[in-house]
Amino acid sequence: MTDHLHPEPDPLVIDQVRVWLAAAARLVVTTGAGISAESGIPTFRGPGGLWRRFRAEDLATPEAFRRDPRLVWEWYDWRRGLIAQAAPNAGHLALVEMEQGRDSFQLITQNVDGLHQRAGSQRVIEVHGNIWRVRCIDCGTESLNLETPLPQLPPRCPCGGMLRPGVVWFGEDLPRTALETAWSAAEQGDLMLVVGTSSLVYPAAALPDIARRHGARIVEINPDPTPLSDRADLSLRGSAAQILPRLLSP
Ligand code: BJW
Ligand code: ZN
Repeated sequence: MTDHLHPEPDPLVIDQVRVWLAAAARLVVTTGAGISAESGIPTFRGPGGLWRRFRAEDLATPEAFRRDPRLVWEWYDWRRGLIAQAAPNAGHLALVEMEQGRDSFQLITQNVDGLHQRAGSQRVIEVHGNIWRVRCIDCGTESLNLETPLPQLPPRCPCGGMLRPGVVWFGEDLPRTALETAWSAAEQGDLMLVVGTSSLVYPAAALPDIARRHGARIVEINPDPTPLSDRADLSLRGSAAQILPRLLSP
């Protein structure tokens, strides 16, 4: 999107990150919507972002769902359709390779699209849930629903209750085990790659600070600067699908 505005990262800088990757006993990678952008899935903020046409507060909050569950479900149903047609890109695949052969690796994603798992990543934590999961607002039952488009909006639980997407909305707590696992991985990591996130949404945006406070190096991969950039040891300006494969050993 904005890649052409940024010069290619200096090969020496890429080499530096390769050295850090080779030396890292515990590698932690956090990802956001930007890693799926090149799979054709719109990001939330920025040019073409999902929030440009829809306001976050209208769609990704419990209040919005209470007010107009059908509108919220129409948005999720549309996104499920896009995700179903999308395939993991070279960025997702490079992360699979980075995991292979490592004793300690943790991928922490804010994405709900499941593309990391489809690419083959094994150690993935989804801190904002998964768009293919649904949960009954009456009986609390959770299940997978892969239908797209959904035949009925909003979809219903066998108990008659309304189903909601199994994702985390603003003002809601993150899944406890996922967050705890992510937190301790951040504390124990010695290198953290932060890929394709605006680093605005908490508590996920705090993970690099936790890692840094515990001595990890932080490398950001993003075509544009973010609030994290100043605190990162290095920022590689470019797209995830271009940069991540270059970090693999030649
Ligand atoms: C590329 C690229 C390419 C492009 N390659 N890169 C002050 C006021 C009000 C609330 C708060 C507040 N301070 C803190 C809060 C709490 C709130 C919060 O953080 N708000 C901030 C916005 C201020 N957080 C929460 O509410 C969280 N819960 C919580 O804190 O619980 C405790 C609590 C309870 C009660 C009250 C308060 C606290 C929950 C957050 C849930 C976020 N949910 C969403 C929706 C998930 C479901 C769905 O998908 O629909 O999660 S919102 C949305 O943002 C989604 C994402 O996971 C998340 C982060 O977005 P991400 O991934 O960073 O995407 P973008 O679009 O922002 O950025 C993309 C980046 O990629 C850009 O930088 C591009 O440059 C880059 N890029 N192309 C690489 N090719
Ligand atoms: Zn139910």
